[in-house]
Amino acid sequence: MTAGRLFLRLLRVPSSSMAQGPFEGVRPSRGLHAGRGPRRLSIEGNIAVGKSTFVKLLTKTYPEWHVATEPVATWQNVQAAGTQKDCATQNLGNLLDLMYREPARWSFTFQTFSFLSRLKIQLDPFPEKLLQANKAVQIFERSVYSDRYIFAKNLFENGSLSDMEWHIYQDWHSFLLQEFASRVQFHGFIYLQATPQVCLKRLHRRAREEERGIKLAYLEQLHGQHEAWLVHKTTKLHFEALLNVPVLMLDVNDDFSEEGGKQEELMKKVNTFIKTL
Ligand code: UDP
Ligand code: DCM
Ligand code: MG
Repeated sequence: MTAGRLFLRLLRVPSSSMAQGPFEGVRPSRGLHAGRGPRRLSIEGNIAVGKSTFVKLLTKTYPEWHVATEPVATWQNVQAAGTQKDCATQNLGNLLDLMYREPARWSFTFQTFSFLSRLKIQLDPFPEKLLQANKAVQIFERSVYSDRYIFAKNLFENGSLSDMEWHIYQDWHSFLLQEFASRVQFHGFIYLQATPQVCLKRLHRRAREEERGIKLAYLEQLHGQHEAWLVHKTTKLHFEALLNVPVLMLDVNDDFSEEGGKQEELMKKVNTFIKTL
């Protein structure tokens, strides 16, 4: 047996799955639709478009749903577990800040860590209250798919990830998501869409210290990535189960942070969409 075949056996990946096909050798994964478990959705959208605000509104409107917010605080304060002798954790610093200060040095590290922290959240067991609910819904703020098809892809295209880093990122991303298959799939995406100009205004309003150097051009790049993936469907995807996931696009150019008709309209659209899943 060659070393390559032995390696594949150790990884439990059938060698036939490595053949080049429409999904670059990705094994088709089992769909979620067979069971009537919780409907899982991800809220997608540009930086500062209003995802966290939207998720808060969902929590208020549908308190029985389970919501997982983006673990930004974990990225802003990376903690290393203590050694056996000394159990105190060590503060390694602010990785979000490092990435924005020196993208070429820290983007790969950031994207590895953000993916890992998100994967852990997506793999968490369903909360007990969800399993008992009749029509359980679980909402995530972004996903392991936007990590790759929005951020990592864009960082590669703008030169912050090298060919080598992008290759390695895609290799482990595909491998891990094939391994976890149905546990990381979604029934639907909700795409909050606003112009990059509106996002920049909201970004300034939020005034997150690490993001103070973000320019309109960067938000335009990310807007283009969202449109390519979720609207025009031109982004090359590597997971069969991702191809036909329904997308609800919501125009949030108009402010929805205050109580009123806009909030009601958005919540009604979400409710109608989820009923179809
Ligand atoms: N925001 C706003 N109007 C809206 C939605 C959001 O002014 O309709 C503000 C919100 O209060 C925050 C900023 O925009 O100061 C970014 O919103 P959020 O953190 O929800 O965006 P995310 O980055 O999570 O998409
Ligand atoms: N972010 C990133 N790469 C990812 C995920 C997030 O660079 N894969 C960054 C973009 C924002 C912050 O993290 O600066 C997430 O915050 P927001 O919710 O405002 O988009
Ligand atoms: Mg947010």
